[in-house]
Amino acid sequence: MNDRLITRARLEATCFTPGQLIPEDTSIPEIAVAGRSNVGKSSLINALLGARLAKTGQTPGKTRSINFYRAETPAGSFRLVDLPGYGYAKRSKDERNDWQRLVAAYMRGRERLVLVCHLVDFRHGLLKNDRELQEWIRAEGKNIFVVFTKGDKISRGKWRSTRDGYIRAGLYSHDVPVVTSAESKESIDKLAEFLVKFVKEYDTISENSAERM
Ligand SMILES: Nc1nc2c(ncn2[C@@H]2O[C@H](COP(=O)(O)OP(=O)(O)O)[C@@H](O)[C@H]2O)c(=O)[nH]1
Ligand SMILES: [Mg+2]
Repeated sequence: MNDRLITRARLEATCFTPGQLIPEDTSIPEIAVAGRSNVGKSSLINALLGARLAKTGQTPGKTRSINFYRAETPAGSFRLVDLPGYGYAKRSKDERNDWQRLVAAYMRGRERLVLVCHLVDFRHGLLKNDRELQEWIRAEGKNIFVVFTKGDKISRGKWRSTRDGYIRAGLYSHDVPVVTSAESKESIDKLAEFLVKFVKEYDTISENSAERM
């Protein structure tokens, strides 16, 4: 199914500094992918795009760029935006400030950023800095969707209770969080379908509200 949903994908830009960020394009919605270092952001992006475009398994904390991927679907195109990971303990304060500056520069006033997929390791649930990230994204007025990664590391019979436990512990998510695995490809098609539908519906809603004005 994914083959039909996302028909083509390419790396559009790699940006290390706010000045390198590519401008938004009013006709192209953006979905950002955020999460701790090593949570599986690049692996999930590759699985979604059906191509090995993002580098995976790098030294944790190494990816400090924002990478823009363009995905084409029969319904139109959108961008997947791979944000640098956070929560890497060995990072200096300066590096953390750089992270914050770059991500803030991207997010602030980014009208075409319609959704932030917040990736969370299914074995750990939301940690302190995941909660801080959620508060921050909400303060920026952006939608969050929680995507659990590495589902294959937890036995299938425990999925529902594990997920429900995390939900009870408190998290923000636009819809019921999905449990995925880039390794076994579990729920990758389902996620692709959700994202394409979200982008389409979001545009319909904003067109309607523009008409009403
Ligand atoms: N078992 C398992 N390992 C995964 C999965 N996704 C990613 N990994 C591994 O986790 C490590 C970090 O993945 P990566 O995609 O580079 O994470 P990123 O730092 O968030 O971009 C790599 O060694 C991946 O092979 C998954 O679904 N299952
Ligand atoms: Mg990565």
